[in-house]
This record gives sequence, structure tokens and C-alpha cells, in this order.
Amino acid sequence: MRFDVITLFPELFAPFLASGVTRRAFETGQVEVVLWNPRDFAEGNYRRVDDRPFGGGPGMVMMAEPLSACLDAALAARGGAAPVVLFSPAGESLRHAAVEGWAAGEGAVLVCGRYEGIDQRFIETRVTHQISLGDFVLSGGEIPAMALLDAVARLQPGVLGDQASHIEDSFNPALDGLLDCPHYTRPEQWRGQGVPDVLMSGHHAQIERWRREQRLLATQQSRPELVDAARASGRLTPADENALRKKL
Ligand code: 9WO
Repeated sequence: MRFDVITLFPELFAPFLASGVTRRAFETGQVEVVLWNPRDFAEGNYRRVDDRPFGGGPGMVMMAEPLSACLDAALAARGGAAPVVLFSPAGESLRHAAVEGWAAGEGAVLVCGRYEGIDQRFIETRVTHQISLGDFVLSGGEIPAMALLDAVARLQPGVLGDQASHIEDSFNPALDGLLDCPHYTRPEQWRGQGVPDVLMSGHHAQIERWRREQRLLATQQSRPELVDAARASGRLTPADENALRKKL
């Protein structure tokens, strides 16, 4: 799959693309990432990509034409139409189900805004999807773009060394939409705190039961609506219901 990223700060992506478990996916082109700078499509000696807002007010607005010319070049290089994603708090919240959709697709063009915003006429005529990471404002869309690329890349076959690792993720349907259980590693004692005995017992069935119980309780505690959703769709067993009752 291929993602074309339109950004005034392409240099932000270099360390991200060269680090961590996703590095191989990006370096082999399993997830191909091509960076485009709208400044390269801007006119005049100053290569202007922003201008003052009509109606007045603070800050600058990204001009439609350099973005549009840049998008045309990216789409042409891909060889045709593709989803055009803008990262904005006005978009739909990103959830794991949507990430799985993007991970199974052909990729997209990701548009990263800067300044106070983007000329609305570009958004209305060229953008097909708006994605939000949550109700907060950043100084640009680059970090949300990296978040999507990271989430998509780690779902590609062979990216996680331990293939079981993402089967056990929070929000994996196989985990019934519950949060993850707590994790522990060496040392066995850290600043006076031990590790739950069951994890040191070697009893795999008991460990799995404990982990399931921890997931249920952690989810009940911090995201009770996820427990309700799991119950409503028949993903809680009688043993699960017992574990939840026992700790109330
Ligand atoms: C900012 C904004 C604020 C309130 C309602 C809608 C909004 N849209 C944008 C927007 O598109 N801003 C551009 C991208 C230009 C300024 C920096 N940008 C941005 C994206 N800031 N914050 C985000 C963002 C994206 C996804 N999830 C959370 C925040």
C-alpha cells in the first residue's frame, strides 16, 4: 500500500520512518510513504503557501492552490484516484475498526494542515475523509498522520516480531473489546513492590484466567461503556460475569 503525505514539514517524518518495529515495513515499501511539500507547487519568488484570512483575525491560512497542485501531483504519481484524508478535530474519531480498514486498503493521500487552518474551498472540493484523534488542537496535522501510519504499519503481516502480540491488543475483537491487562517484567522486586504471585506460579491456565479477570476489572473501572458493549454483543461468558460481580 502507498501513503502520500502532503506536509510543509517533511523532515518531521524521517526519524519516525526509521525507528521501531514499523521501520522495516516503511523501509521495504510494504507501507510505502511518499512525502510532498506544497511549497514546491507554490508560485513566485517567495513560494507562498499561506495568506491572511478574509474577514480578518489572527494567524495565516493555507492557500487552496498550492495544496491542490500538490495533491494533483501526488494523485498522478499514484496513477489515479485515492482517498484524501485531512486530520482535523472536526473529523470522525479514529478507532481500531477504522484503522483495520485503512490497513487492508490501497492507502491514501494524507493532508497535514498548518497555521490557523486550510482554505475551506480546498476541504470541500478535494478532501474525502476527515479524521480526528480527539478533542484537542495541535499546531499541525503531521503527528496525527504519523499516528495513522504507525497504527496501519504495525498491522501489516510480519511487522510485529511476535505475531501473537497484536492478537492480544486492547481493542482487538478477539479480546472482546476490553482493555489490556497489566504487564510486569524484571526485577521481581522494584522499590518495594512485588509482582502478582500468580504470574510467578507457572500455572498457565491460572495466569490466563487472572489476565482475563484483570482486563474485565480494568475496563469496568476506566471504560465501563466498553464492558456494556461487550455484554450487549454476547462477548462476555458466565465466568466473565462472575468475575465482575465478585469484585463489585
Ligand atoms: C483545527 C480545528 C479546530 C477546531 C475545529 C476544527 C478544526 N480544524 C482544524 C484544522 O484542520 N487545523 C489544521 C490542522 C491547521 C492547524 C493545525 N491542524 C490541526 C490538526 N491541529 N490539530 C489537529 C488535530 C487533528 C486530529 N486530531 C486532533 C487534532
